Amino acid sequence: MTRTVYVLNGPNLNLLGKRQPEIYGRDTLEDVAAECKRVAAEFGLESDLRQSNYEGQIVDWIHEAREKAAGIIINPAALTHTSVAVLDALHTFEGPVLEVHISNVHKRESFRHHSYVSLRAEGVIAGFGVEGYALAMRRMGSLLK
Ligand code: CA2
Repeated sequence: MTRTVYVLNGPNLNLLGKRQPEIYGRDTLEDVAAECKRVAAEFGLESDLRQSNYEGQIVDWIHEAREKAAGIIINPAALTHTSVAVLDALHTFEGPVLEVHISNVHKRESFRHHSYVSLRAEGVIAGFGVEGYALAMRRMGSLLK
């Protein structure tokens, strides 16, 4: 039985820590990956963080997770608000799914208030900055106990 958690990140999150620090903070995705690994280890889990700017790649990684991951933490970025394809892929995955947003999407434009992915997620974290990933990993640790 796999103990790996996929931490999937959607479009533009490769720029984390490099642009718009007033919204997304100064930590990079490499910092987030290291923190996820540290927290995952506390629960005997492995963290595998990935980022893509392509919807189809995110869908393919979710399919891969069906065999290779025990749970998925996902920040789908803009795909949150647009992608039935990502939602459908997540419906094929049997383990827990947690949705993370760095910013408080509910304090932003109204088009960010709706999430397709929330229809599948066990839980949603928004507005805790990049700390949201570590919180989600802790919750994943509880869910996979
Ligand atoms: O708050 C979040 O985590 C979002 O998922 C981020 C998405 C946005 O479309 C969602 O509504 C909320 C945008 C990701 C863009 O990431 C950047 C990071 C640093 C600099 C520029 C963009």
